[in-house]
Amino acid sequence: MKKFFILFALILFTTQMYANSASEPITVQNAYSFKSAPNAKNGSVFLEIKNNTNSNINLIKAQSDISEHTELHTHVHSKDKMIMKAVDKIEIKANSTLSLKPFHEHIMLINLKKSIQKDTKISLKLFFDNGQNVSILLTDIKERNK
Ligand SMILES: [Cu+2]
Repeated sequence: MKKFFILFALILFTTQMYANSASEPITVQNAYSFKSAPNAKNGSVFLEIKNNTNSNINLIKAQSDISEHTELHTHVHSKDKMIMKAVDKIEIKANSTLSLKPFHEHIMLINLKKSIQKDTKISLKLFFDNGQNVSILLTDIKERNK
């Protein structure tokens, strides 16, 4: 009987390991944000999204607890400037990793409920068009370098 339980526990453990690994279609890692500038109303989130499947998958929505709205943004050239633009979706190509980073795609936190400080934690939920949702707790708040 004891042996049976050990075997059962082992199977459970192994199954769980797989659930947290690359067998998920989408995995998210290295999320970070920046400390709010004084009186800043908005913030942004950067992270890496890995598509472990053979099909392209789109990030279609993001939600956070710290802002009234959350938008998907990219940067585009307009005359001589780079400006931010809201987009419907951000595509992650099959079997590849997309890094959301400053001056590229990012998640925009619109109308912050509180400013982002060094110890702020941001709950974020990402929605993908393969039906998968990914929830993360962002704790990496970087200093803003001027
Ligand atoms: Cu933006």
